[in-house]
Amino acid sequence: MRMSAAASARPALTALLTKRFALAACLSLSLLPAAVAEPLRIMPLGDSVTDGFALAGGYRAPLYSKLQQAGLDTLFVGDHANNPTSALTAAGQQNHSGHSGWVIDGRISPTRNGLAENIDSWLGRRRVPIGPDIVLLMIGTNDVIDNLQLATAPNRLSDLITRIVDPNDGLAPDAHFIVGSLIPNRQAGKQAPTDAFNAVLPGLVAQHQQAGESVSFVDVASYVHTSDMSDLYHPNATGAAKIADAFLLGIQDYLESIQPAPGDYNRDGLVDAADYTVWRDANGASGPGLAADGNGDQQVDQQDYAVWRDAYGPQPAPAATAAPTPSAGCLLCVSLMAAGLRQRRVVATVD
Ligand SMILES: [Ca+2]
Ligand SMILES: [Ca+2]
Repeated sequence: MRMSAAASARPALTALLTKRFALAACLSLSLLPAAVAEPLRIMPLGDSVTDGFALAGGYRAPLYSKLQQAGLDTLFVGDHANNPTSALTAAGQQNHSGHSGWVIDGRISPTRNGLAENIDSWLGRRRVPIGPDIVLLMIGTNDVIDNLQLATAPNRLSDLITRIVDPNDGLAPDAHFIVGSLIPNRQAGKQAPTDAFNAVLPGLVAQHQQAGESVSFVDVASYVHTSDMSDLYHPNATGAAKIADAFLLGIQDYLESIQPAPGDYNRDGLVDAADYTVWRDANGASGPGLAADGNGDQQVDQQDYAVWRDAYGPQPAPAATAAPTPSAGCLLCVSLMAAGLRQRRVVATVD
């Protein structure tokens, strides 16, 4: 996924909400249920860097501030609520899943717990109070410290990603997973294995994307320098703010990637006749969360037809007044596809 400074604040929460209704749109091609305003649920997941060892709130405190400044309505979720700042507590944002001292998979460690064998206990389909929309992960520092079978550490991380976001049987199959690289490790001899671990991550994430999992990579390590560390393994306040910067861009880039193209009323990545059908069936409706409300004024009308028509391209689009019958609509779909008229697809990529 592209990471750039251009990824500034965007009205993207609506996009995530409409994503949740995409299946309904595809199935019914009709009026969608009204979207309910709800915060974007973010789970900070990892070890003591996520917990915030020796720094109240860790990177979570500045990230919350930056999310607020970006205009995003978010809620931190997780199985822990320790080590907050007073501001996080006051805002009800104290939750996280940062587990100090943990490795990726504790089943191979003689001394440490890990995420892999424990995460089922707080994350799963039935654990609605915690279920995240986005997971932010940094894990592996303790594997490096222990020299814990590092050759296969990426495999363990890969298994953990799949365990969480596998579309078929993951613990949070609808969540997006943002994998962060590891910040500097100042213990003697540990930066090289940290770098080696980090170097594998982009390719690993790409493999998971190709498998249909919603995963992206954020190179947190490129933001945080050794001067930003408070001890051997943990960031100071400056470093924590930089981690927050990295994850904020990762979140914004993900939200941008799922933003439907103008006129893509059934959220399938294409602007085509199926979207016209969604508009036609909803024409005249009003209220929040309407998929065919292309200009966001909570009314579905000719202006939204124009949004779809203009996105469709230079070719003649079906007239709004034609209002074809369902059978005529199907014929229209077939004829348009046969003619190979313009389609647009939105694809999120890693680079
Ligand atoms: Ca579409
Ligand atoms: Ca409208």
